[in-house]
Amino acid sequence: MLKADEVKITKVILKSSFEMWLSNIEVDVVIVGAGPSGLTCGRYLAKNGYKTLILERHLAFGGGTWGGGMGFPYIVIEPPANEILEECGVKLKEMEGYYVADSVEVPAKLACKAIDDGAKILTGVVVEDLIVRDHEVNGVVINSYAIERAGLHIDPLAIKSKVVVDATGHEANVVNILIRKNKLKLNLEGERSMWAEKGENELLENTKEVYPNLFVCGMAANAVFGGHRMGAIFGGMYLSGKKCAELIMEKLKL
Ligand code: 48F
Repeated sequence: MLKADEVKITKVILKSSFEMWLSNIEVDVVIVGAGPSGLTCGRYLAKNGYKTLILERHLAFGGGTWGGGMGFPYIVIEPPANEILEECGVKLKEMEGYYVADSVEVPAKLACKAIDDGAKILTGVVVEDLIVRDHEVNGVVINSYAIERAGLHIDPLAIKSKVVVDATGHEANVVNILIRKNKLKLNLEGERSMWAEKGENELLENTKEVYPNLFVCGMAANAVFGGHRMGAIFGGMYLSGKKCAELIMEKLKL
């Protein structure tokens, strides 16, 4: 006979959730967006001992990886980014001087490794504002994505962090919020048309701290600085996430 007591099920879920939230309201780094760059950045930070929380508005992590190129379920990775995926156990096949990977396997294994290395991924949570004090970012303001989607007027909660990472992809949502809510005169250029090779290289240059304690990585970095989009080649995303983690570690030096 299988056991199933509704009240005990409810109690277990509520108690676990409270414990989890309470241990994550002050962290070293909040990463907004669980796409390829955010997951990679989070994994390296957690692996090196930084308390890292990855917030994703959708219920699934992985961002723009799942659908490959136009729904054909493969993505292309150029060296040396293959090493990052190999560390996560992704099976890669060499073709035409590139590597090709299954677009469902990649996010699954990246997230799995990030979790095993100590990062906490919370899904269904949207970042709708930032905590900004004395011209520094000090954390994020969060809500349930279901509440936002329903258009309900329910006040948000907040998480304090030493650093916030905008890994929200093409929309660069966190930098957008920073500029809009704080009346900054910064220029958010928006991404340029597809030019794969240029876009991939710009991505690494554009991965940086854009405002005290706010870093950008992944496509958000090119959206902020007017870099090109690159389509279904993903090496730059993983390398940008890794670079972002290295810059943050250099800044925080645990
Ligand atoms: O878009 P996304 O995959 O970002 P990325 O890591 O990778 C870009 C590639 O997927 C692809 C590409 C490769 O050529 O250009 O597009 O730069 O993942 C961004 C994630 O951020 C979430 C969003 O749902 C997605 O999963 N996100 C965006 N805004 C918010 C957010 C927000 N305000 N709060 C929480 N999550």
